[in-house]
Amino acid sequence: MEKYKVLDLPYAYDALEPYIDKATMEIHHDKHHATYCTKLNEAIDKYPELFTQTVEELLQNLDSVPEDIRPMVKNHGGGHLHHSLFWQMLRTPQENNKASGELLNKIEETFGSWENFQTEFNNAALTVFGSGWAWLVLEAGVLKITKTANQDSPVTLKQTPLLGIDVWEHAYYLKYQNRRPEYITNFWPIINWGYVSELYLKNK
Ligand code: MN3
Repeated sequence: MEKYKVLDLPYAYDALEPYIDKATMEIHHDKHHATYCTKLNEAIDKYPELFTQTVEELLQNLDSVPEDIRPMVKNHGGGHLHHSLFWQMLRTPQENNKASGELLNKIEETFGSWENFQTEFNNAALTVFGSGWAWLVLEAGVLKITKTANQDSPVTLKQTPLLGIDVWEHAYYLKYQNRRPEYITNFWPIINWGYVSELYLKNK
């Protein structure tokens, strides 16, 4: 049975500098993400037939996961999926970084303007209490900005994550300490809108 695994970053550890520093990326990817994946595999080792499912499938049908490993799958499966997506949602900094084409139209139509979208997304990220994520998701064809606590997954709520920002302190504390607002502002130049757009077009 093929176990779940952490893929290498699609860029160098320092590719997101100066907005996300190399040391944070090393610890975040090699330690935090790796631990989620290891613990997910340890849980699934008890029911190896579940390795035939993708981590999305496990989280979509959390109720059918055996009860004794359900919290592990929720937390570590969520952690593994969210980080696997997160690395791809980022890229080297770009000036005037913004969605384009069909996704931009949909964002403007849904949120009134690009600026309103940014404000709403920033507010969601700022107001996650404690550890969690803010998301742009697609739910039944509708774009929504949401938040989840810990590693609870939009996927469990039948939503498709298009963009997520990790606001666990491990994502920013080395560089920003308690300055979450600054981390959120500095997230915008490093969003990989090409990837987000691909997710949108595939799932709309
Ligand atoms: Mn994280």
